[in-house]
Amino acid sequence: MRTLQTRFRLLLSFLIVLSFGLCLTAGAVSPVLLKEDFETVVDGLPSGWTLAAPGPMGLSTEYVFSGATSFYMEDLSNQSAVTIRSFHIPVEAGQEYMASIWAMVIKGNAFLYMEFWSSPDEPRIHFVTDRIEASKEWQQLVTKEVAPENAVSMTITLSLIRNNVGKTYYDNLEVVKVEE
Ligand SMILES: [Ca+2]
Ligand SMILES: [Ca+2]
Repeated sequence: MRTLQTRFRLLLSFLIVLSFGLCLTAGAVSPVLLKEDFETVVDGLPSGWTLAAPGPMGLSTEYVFSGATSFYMEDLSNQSAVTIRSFHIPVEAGQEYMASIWAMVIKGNAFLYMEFWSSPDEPRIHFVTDRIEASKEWQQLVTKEVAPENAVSMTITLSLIRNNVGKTYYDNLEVVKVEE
């Protein structure tokens, strides 16, 4: 009886170790650091995001890539931008990260920025961007970059920039750590 219990415990331990190992393996493929499907808002913005430059924006059911809603932003002036910024995501210097988002650009251009910070209170130290033009199809914006030396965090910014005028629907944002 005791032998049976011991065997059962051994088997259980083996299964626990195995499943833990599988979790680690699965995690190493593409650990998702941020996933935003733009299905809910808090004070008009995705949860934890801040308004960097105001303009008409909010959830929409008009064009949707995934789920029930997307997030539209409208830029009415070539003298100002309309911009929202994610919360700070901790990063390791020297590690590569990738951000992707889908966009339906009705007019003008849509931008995705990946920004790196040495401190949330200091100006950003580096950024990369991707841009797409208006079309009648959903297109994917992608940025990929190695976190520079001194970088401690990263933010994702969705912006319709100053000299742009237009309207964009954003959906399905994903930020991952790139593993070799
Ligand atoms: Ca959605
Ligand atoms: Ca503008």
